[in-house]
Amino acid sequence: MNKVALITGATSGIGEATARALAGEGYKIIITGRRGDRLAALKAELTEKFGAQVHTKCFDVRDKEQCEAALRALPEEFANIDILVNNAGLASGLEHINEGADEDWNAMIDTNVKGLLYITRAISNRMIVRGEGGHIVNLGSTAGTQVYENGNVYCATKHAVHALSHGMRIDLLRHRIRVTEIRPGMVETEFSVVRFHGDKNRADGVYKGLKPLSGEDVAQAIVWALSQPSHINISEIVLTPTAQADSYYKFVE
Ligand code: NDP
Ligand code: 8X3
Repeated sequence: MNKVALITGATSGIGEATARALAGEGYKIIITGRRGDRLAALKAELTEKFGAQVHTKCFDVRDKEQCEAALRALPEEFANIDILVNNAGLASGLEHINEGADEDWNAMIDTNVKGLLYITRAISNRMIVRGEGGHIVNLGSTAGTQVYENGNVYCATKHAVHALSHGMRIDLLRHRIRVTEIRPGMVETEFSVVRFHGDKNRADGVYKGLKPLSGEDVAQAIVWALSQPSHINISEIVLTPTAQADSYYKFVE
């Protein structure tokens, strides 16, 4: 295995679990996020555990200049990116639309939509110039096709990821770049703590009475999609806890 995978949002949750899983599979990985201390700790862990080749890049995906500069300055052994996992994202707030805060709306739109676009453009252009295909994995959500009360802007950003995944699949077809959208339901990560602005008790309440997915569960779906032969593209994977049918129906004990 000599493939290079870049994972955005690898400091926590699904991205961190994906970095572990891909390093375990022998991929060379570029891990990114804003928290440099976590990136350094993960690099040390994966180097020690798997002898993995890991490169860290600390930047904010909302900042176009930072994204482009980070991706320009890659060491030679990490320069040919085969796989991009567009994972960085968040929900911020859970309010009725008339009570929404600009700060929350901007954080979600700028990260989940515009950040994903900046990274995708920069990396897909590198893949195209190289001419050896590639694979882009986008973290969508069950909220990418359903809207729940108070989910308004978060759901809209994941609807955008759903549409953009389809658009990428069409536009990048001629370059043999595969595009997979991973669409989980409830995954217990730092997601709800971030959504509730650090309120851990409220976040824990989200998962009470059911067994949610873990970041590792989602990472395994990503590994499976990436491991298909080159003539197969997995367009979408929707995965939920057994206790969740969709955004509306949950069986809470
Ligand atoms: P976490 O909060 O645990 O992880 C989010 C990651 O995104 C962190 O590594 C964070 O890194 C990174 N990130 C957030 N904002 C930025 C930014 N501006 N620049 C760079 N990195 C950023 O949540 P999850 O692992 O659950 O979420 C990962 C993805 O999965 C998201 O796109 C989310 O929408 C999606 N998802 C989550 C579900 C869930 O129930 N948890 C279900 C369906 C989809 P740092 O703070 O260090 O920058
Ligand atoms: C995250 C899952 O149900 O909070 O995308 O929208 S949910």
